[in-house]
Parts: sequence; structure tokens; C-alpha cells
Amino acid sequence: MMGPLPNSDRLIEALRFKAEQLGLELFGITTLDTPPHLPTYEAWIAQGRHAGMAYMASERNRFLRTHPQAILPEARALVVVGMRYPAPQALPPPASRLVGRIASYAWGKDYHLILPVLLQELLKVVEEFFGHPIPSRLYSDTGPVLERDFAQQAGLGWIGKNTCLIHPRKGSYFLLGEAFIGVSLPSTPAFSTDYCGTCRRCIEACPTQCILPDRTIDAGQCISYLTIENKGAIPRALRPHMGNWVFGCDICQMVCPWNLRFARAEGSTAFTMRPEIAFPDLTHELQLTPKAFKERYGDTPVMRARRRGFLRNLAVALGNAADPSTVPTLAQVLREEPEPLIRSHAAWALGRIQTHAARLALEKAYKNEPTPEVQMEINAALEQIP
Ligand code: B12
Ligand code: SF4
Ligand code: SF4
Repeated sequence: MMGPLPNSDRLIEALRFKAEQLGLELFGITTLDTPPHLPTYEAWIAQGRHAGMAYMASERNRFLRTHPQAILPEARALVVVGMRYPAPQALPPPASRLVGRIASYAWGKDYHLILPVLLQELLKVVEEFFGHPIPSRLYSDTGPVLERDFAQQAGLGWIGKNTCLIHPRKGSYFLLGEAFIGVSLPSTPAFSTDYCGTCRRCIEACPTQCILPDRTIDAGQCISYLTIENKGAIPRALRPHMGNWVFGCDICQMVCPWNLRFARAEGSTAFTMRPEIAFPDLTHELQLTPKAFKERYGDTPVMRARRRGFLRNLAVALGNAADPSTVPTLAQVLREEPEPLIRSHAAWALGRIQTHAARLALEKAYKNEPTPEVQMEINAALEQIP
């Protein structure tokens, strides 16, 4: 364990400079004290707002979020960084109604793979300064850490009503990462101003009205949760609100004045943009084989939904488009797709289309359907068709 540092200002400037070079536009340092809004997290868990993300409520998770020092006993400081991703408006949506929409943080290589590598590079500055290895632990959405609270403590921005960390001249399209390090460093000043003021745009724009008054989200209702973290069926009542979002949701950030003013079309230099995945062709991708899904999304965050969850989301988006031209594809998926979860949501989509052909497809599929849950969805869909 290292004691307080001589020349720490010089080290911090060198770290800030290196962070910029690596494309980490937000940088700060804070202590390993219990995060100030821990009670907000505890209340969120107690109210079951974490929905199916059971890991968020485990004993271990709650203990480590409360006692960050226990994550790495040698740690004496926390370096927090932010990597910019492209604004969702960077790419204009195609004219076709039959495309889905992927949240823009996922338009490239998975940040879980990028940020730890950049943090490792950044820490070389500390090791070079001391001339020997320094104990460290790196996270980016990969551990039991209240990342936004620490980012605000390290001065990276404030937490908006949409619960995102927002920088007053750069907006909120940032992914966060942290390095617990075994040396004491002076903290950068915490960010103490709340620039939301009387604005409520995010609250009003949220399609499922899941933004709560205490700057938390009712995750079980959030499109981001429903399309990424939720592993089972999407509640029927919420499906119509999802529009064409098939992985994540950017609405509460897209309407934020701080993004409208300051977001940039391009992400950090470290963000490898893949424009071709932003607006998936719904009928084409609903037929992706496991191999084709992996080839297309293998190194992107979309893998988190797996093929099963992603194709489920595509079916919901097709139901919301309700275009009769998609009946043959949906009917084929309902007959031939091995995964019951996808068949269920394809049945719902057919029920939304409401044509004679959609009814016939549902009736025909019902006869050969082996899974009771899918049969129930088919019945519910048939009830929707007058
Ligand atoms: C679980 C989770 C989700 C869940 C729940 C989101 C939520 N808001 O709770 C779901 C799946 C819905 C989700 C969605 C998204 N997520 Co997410 N998610 C997480 C995760 C793993 C934990 C968040 C958490 O602990 N939630 C519980 C709540 C209670 O805590 P919190 O959100 O951190 O909120 C704190 C503040 O609000 C603070 N607070 C409360 N009141 C007040 C008042 C004031 C004045 C202040 C200053 C602070 C404050 O207290 C809370 C507890 O400390 C973090 C990574 C991590 N380990 O932190 C990423 C993380 C928050 N997600 C991230 C991203 C990018 C997203 C999406 C934008 C992805 C997308 N496009 O679909 C959306 C955004 C939705 C939204 N508006 O939040 C980024 C956010 C970056 C940023 N700029 O803020 C993170 C930090 C991942 C990362 N490493 O970059 N996410
Ligand atoms: S990500 Fe979408 S659904 Fe979730 S809170 Fe924001 S606007 Fe609402
Ligand atoms: S839209 Fe308005 S209220 Fe919501 S986070 Fe942005 S500034 Fe705050």
C-alpha cells in the first residue's frame, strides 16, 4: 500500500493528458467512501424497482456497493472516466417503417471490452511515475459499483432527472469506467450544481412513464430493461409502447436540452462505429440463424440480449409496425422457429396486424403448436382480430 504522494498535481495532470489522448473525455478522481446516494439505491431495491436483475439485490452486491473499499483493500483512490458514444441523431433513420432501432451506445464494439483496456493504459502513467506495479481493479458496468454516484463525486457531471450523468458542456452520451488504485491521490472537486432546473422533458417523453421523482427508474417498465436485461416474455401491456426500439432506448436522452446542444455525431476515437447495425431490417433479421446472429453482433453489446431476446424484440417491433406485408415472415417464424419465446412474440405481432391472412396463419399454427405458453399467446392474438 502506498502513502500520500509527493508531486501529486503533476501526476494528475499527466493522467488527465493521457486520458484525453486515449479518447476518455471525462476524467476525475474521488475517494472510496460510501457513495452519498446509497440510500436511494437501497430504497430502489426495497421497492423491487430492479425487476428481474436479481444480481442488483444480492447480499454481496449490496455489501460491496456500501463498502467500496472491500472491493480492493489496498485501494486508496478511485479514478473515474467517461468515453463518448455517438449521438443517436448521428444517423438518419431509413424511410422504411420496417426497421428497428438500436440504442447508439451499442453501434460499435462492446464498451465492456474497450474501457478496461483504456483504463489499463491510463494506469501505466501511475506505474511509470512510481517505477513499480500498483494494485488496481478495473470496472465498466462490470461490478457492484454505483458508477454514476462516483462519477458525480469525481466531478464528471450531475445526475439528471432521467438518472443519467450529464456533463454541462458535453451532454450525457458517455459510458463510464473506474479504476480502484492502490495509491492515495487528491480528489477532483465533486459536481454540486443541478442543471435540470424546472425542465421535465425526459419525464414527459418517456413512452412508459417509468422515470420516478427520486431520480431513479422503474426498471421493469423501462424499454432498455425490457429489450436487454429481461430474459422472458415482455408484458403485453408494455409492448405497444416500445415502438421500434429493439435494443435499448435513447428517448430520455434525445430530448434532453444538454444533448440537443452539446452531443456530437461521432463518439470517442476509441469507439469503433458500425453504422450498418443501427437500424436492423426487421423481417430479414427475424430470420437470423444463431450463426448469422453471432456473425453480425458478435463483438457488440447486442450479444447481451442473445438471439432469443433480440428476435423477441424484433417481433414486437413488427407488431407495432402492423404491416400486412410482414404476415408471411411472421407466419413462417411461428411455424418453424425452435425458440418458444420468439414464436410467442411473433404470434402477438400477427394479432396486431389483424388481417384475414394473419388470422389464418395463427389458426394454422395453433394446431401444431407444442408449447402451452405459445398456444396461449396465439389465443390472445386471435382475440385481437375482429
Ligand atoms: C442496472 C442498470 C440499468 C438498468 C436500470 C437503470 C437505472 N437508471 O437504474 C436499465 C437496464 C434500465 C439501464 C438502462 C440504461 N443504462 Co444502464 N446501468 C445499470 C447499472 C448496471 C446499475 C445502475 C444502478 O445501480 N441503478 C440503481 C439506481 C438507484 O442507481 P443509479 O442509476 O446509479 O442512480 C444513482 C443516482 O441517481 C443517485 N441519485 C439519486 N438521486 C439523486 C439526486 C442528486 C441530486 C444526485 C446528484 C444523485 C442522485 O443515486 C442513485 C444511487 O447512487 C449501471 C452500471 C453501474 N454499475 O452503475 C449502468 C449504467 C447506469 N447504464 C448506462 C447506460 C448507458 C444506460 C442506457 C443509456 C442504455 C440505453 N441506451 O438503453 C439506459 C439509460 C436508462 C436510464 N435513463 O437510466 C451507463 C450510464 C452512463 C451515464 N451517462 O449516466 C452506466 C453507468 C453503465 C456504464 N458503465 O457506462 N441501466
Ligand atoms: S430509456 Fe426509454 S423507457 Fe427507459 S426511462 Fe429512458 S425514455 Fe423511458
Ligand atoms: S431532459 Fe431536462 S429534466 Fe431531463 S435530464 Fe435533461 S435537463 Fe434534466
